[in-house]
Amino acid sequence: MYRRFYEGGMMGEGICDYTKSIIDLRRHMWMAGVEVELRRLIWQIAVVGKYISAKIHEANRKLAGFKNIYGEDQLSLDRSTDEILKNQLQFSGFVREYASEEHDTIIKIGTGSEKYIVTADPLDGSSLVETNLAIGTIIGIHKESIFDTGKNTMVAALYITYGPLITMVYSAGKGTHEFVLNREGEYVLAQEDIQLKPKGNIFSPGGIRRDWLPEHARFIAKLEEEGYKLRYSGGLVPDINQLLIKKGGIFTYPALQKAPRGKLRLLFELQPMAFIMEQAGGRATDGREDILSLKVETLDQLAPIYIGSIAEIQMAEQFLPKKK
Ligand code: AFP
Repeated sequence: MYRRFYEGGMMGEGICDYTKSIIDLRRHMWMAGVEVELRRLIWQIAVVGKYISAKIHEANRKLAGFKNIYGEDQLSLDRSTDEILKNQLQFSGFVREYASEEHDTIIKIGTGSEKYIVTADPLDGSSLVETNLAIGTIIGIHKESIFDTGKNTMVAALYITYGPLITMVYSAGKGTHEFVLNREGEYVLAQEDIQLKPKGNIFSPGGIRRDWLPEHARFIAKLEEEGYKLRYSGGLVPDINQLLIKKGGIFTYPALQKAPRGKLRLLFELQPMAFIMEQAGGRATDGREDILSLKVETLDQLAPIYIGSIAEIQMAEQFLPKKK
């Protein structure tokens, strides 16, 4: 939708290099009519992704035998990426509260009059770092108190994937869009207004089969019977990103025998992914209710999740017990 504007020659007139056809993140958000403070905030977080990526590289050098030259104790990668994010947001001028997977309480930053509250899983999938699989940062942006439903409080969400490429997917409630960090350090538009197909052909099932509840096991058996391909990395960001880029399928981390709320965190992981997925024409439910209709009561609240294209979510709902 926005690309046409540029191709029509209205922007970049007179520029004869390849930048004419590039739509960077800031331009895109401006063209999409994202409110000025929100788009500055999203852009600042995207920039933090570059620092986090640098930190991951530093940690990988350590794994490869390099030592901190001063012999200092190093913070864990989760902690140091959290510090980077918090410090940057502190001086953004747009954030009054910061809730991170790394802290037990909400941290007040800024003067208190700023517009937004940010939730963060600064480095999701950090246990995968040493394996060199993709990992990510997950962000939710809220206007009102986070202790409500996502529907009432969220205005935007984004995630950054640190893989062979660094990519960023954001939604500010006007579609879901993918950007790639290019060699010049700009986030450039890769896919605009991503829309899932009604039905996909991949499934990513979390948890161990022996811990699944019988109804969930029957649902997974049905997917297998129908020929769905198994795609599970152990990192929520690359697994959700795969559904979006392949335009369909399902990711699930279900209720388990000994963990009826599953493993994943509603505020830090599920709400942002549900926001992004719904904007891409998909759905996210805990099996009974939409993820964005669940009220957040505590920072560490967990919920089961079924997220992806419409057909697979409906199929899951047929197997799972209805809400009483
Ligand atoms: P870590 O951050 O501890 O690596 O956990 C990753 C995660 O929270 C999420 O990104 C994955 O989808 C999920 O856990 C994987 O859990 P399993 O290891 O139980 O498959």
